[in-house]
Amino acid sequence: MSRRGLEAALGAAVGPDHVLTDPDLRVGYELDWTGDYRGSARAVVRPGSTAEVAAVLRLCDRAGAPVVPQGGNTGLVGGSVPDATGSAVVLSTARLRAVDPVDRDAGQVTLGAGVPLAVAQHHARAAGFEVPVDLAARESATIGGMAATNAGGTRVMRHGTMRRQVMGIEAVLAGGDVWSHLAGLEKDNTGYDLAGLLCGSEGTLAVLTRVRLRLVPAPSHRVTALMGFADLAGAASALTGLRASLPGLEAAEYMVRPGVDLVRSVFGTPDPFDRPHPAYLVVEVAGATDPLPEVAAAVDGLAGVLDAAVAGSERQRQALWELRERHTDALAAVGPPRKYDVSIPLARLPDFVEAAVALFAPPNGPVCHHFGHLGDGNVHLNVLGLHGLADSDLEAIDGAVLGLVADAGGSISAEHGIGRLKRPWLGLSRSPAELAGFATLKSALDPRHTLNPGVLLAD
Ligand code: FAD
Ligand code: 2HG
Ligand code: ZN
Repeated sequence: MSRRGLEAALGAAVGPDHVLTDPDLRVGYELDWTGDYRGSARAVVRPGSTAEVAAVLRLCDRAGAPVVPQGGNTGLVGGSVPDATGSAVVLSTARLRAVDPVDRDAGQVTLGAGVPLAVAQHHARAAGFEVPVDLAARESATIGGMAATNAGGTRVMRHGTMRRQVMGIEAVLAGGDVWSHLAGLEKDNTGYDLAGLLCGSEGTLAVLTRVRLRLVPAPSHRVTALMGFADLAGAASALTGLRASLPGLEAAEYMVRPGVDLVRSVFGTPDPFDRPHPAYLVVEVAGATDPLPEVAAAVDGLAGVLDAAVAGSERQRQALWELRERHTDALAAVGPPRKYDVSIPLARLPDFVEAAVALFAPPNGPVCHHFGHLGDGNVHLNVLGLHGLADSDLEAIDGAVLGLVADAGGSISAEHGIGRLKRPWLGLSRSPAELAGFATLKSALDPRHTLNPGVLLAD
C-alpha cells in the first residue's frame, strides 16, 4: 500500500483528525523524555477503542509499516519513539482513557491503557483504595506503559512491580487479533499467563488497550522519615534493622550528598538537617493506625543514624519525598546524563556502587551520581559529562559499568526495561537459550515483526 493509501485507510479507521502527519504535530511524539532518542514517524495515530487499535494494527501489518506503541512517553530507555527512517507509525494510547468503576468486592479496577497513573490514583482513592505502584512520573506515565515496562517505583518492597498488580488484560496482536481476559479471578489456572507475558514486553508482542489492576485498601496513615548516615553501607545495615521492626514498611530509598546538593541547587529545596551527611535513607510506613510512635521508636534505636527527621504532616512528608523524587529532573536540568538502572544483591550493593563510581574521575572527568530503591537493591547510576562522546567510547563505558553489574550477580535493567539503550547488553543478563525463547515468542505472536522493531530484541 502506498504511503498516501495507508494514511487514508488509517484515517477511515480512526477518523482523519486522529492521524497526525504534520511535522509540527508529530514532533512531541518523536522525541523521548531523555532527549537522547529522536526519530521520525510517517504518522501518529490515536485510536479511541480496542476495535480501532485492531484496525490500525491490521492495516499496518498488511502494509509492512512498523508500529511503535506510545503511552505517556516517560520511558527512559528509548523504547517509545520511532527510529530515524520515517517508516514507522506511532500508535498513541492517549485516547484510551476509559475508567471503569472500582470493583469494591474484588478490590480491582479496569482502566484504559492510556489512563495516567495520577488519574488512576485519584479514582482508586475516591473509593477507599490505593494503586499499589507509585512513581515520580505519575502525571504522565500511563497504566498501559507501566504494564508494558513492568514498572517498579517506590513501593515495590511492599507490593511488588506492575506484573504483580495486573489481574487481566485486553490486548491486540500485530495481525489485529484481540486477547481479552479481564475477569480478574484470583484463581484461574487455565493455561498460559498471557497477561504476565505482556508485562515487560515493551510493546514488542501486543498493544495493551485495557488493564485490570489489583488495588490495596488505602492506608489511613502514612509516616515518612529521613535519616543521615556516614556512608551507604551504614544506610543498608540500618534498613535490615528497620525491615525487622517495621512490618508496614513500604519504601526505603537512598540518596547521597552530591545528589541532594544537586536537587537543592536546581530547585532551591531546603537542606533537611543543620549539617550535611554523606548518605540518606528515606523510609515510609503506611497503616490503618498511626505508625508514628513505632517509626520514631525504630529510628531512635537504630545504629549509625547521625540525624533523623520524622514527618508528621502531609506537607513535611512531601518535602522529604521531593528531595528524592526530584533527582531525575535535576539531573536532566544539568545533563543529559547516561543512565544505568541496575539491581544488585543487597549484600554486594555498597561495594558495587564504590567500584562503579571509581570508573569515573571527577573533578574534571565525568561524574557518576547514584541513588535508588535500596529496599529492592535497585541503583540508578546517572553519569554526567559523557554527552557528545563517540558511540564507540560510550559503548566501552557501558560495557565497563554493566560488566561490573554482571560480575556482582545483578541485572542490567531493574525497572526501566531494555528499550533501545540496553539492547546490545541483554546477553549479560539472559542466556542464549532464553534469548532464543524470546525470538520464538516474537515470531509466533508478531510474524512480520511489525511491533516496535529494534526495541528489546535485535531487529
Ligand atoms: P512510554 O514511555 O510511552 O512507553 C514505554 C514502553 O512501553 C515503550 O516500549 C512503549 O512502546 C511501550 N508501551 C507504552 N504503552 C503501551 C501499550 N499500551 N501497549 C504496549 N506497549 C506499550 N520507571 C520505573 O519503573 N520506576 C520509577 O520509579 C520511575 N520513575 C520515573 C521518574 C521520572 C521523572 C521519569 C521521567 C520516568 C520514570 N520512570 C520510572 C520511567 C517511566 O515512567 C516508566 O517506564 C513508565 O512505565 C512508562 O510509562 P509511559 O506510559 O510513559 O510509557
Ligand atoms: C527513580 O527512581 C526513577 O527516580 C528514575 O526510576 C531514575 O532518573 C533515574 O535514573
Ligand atoms: Zn527508580
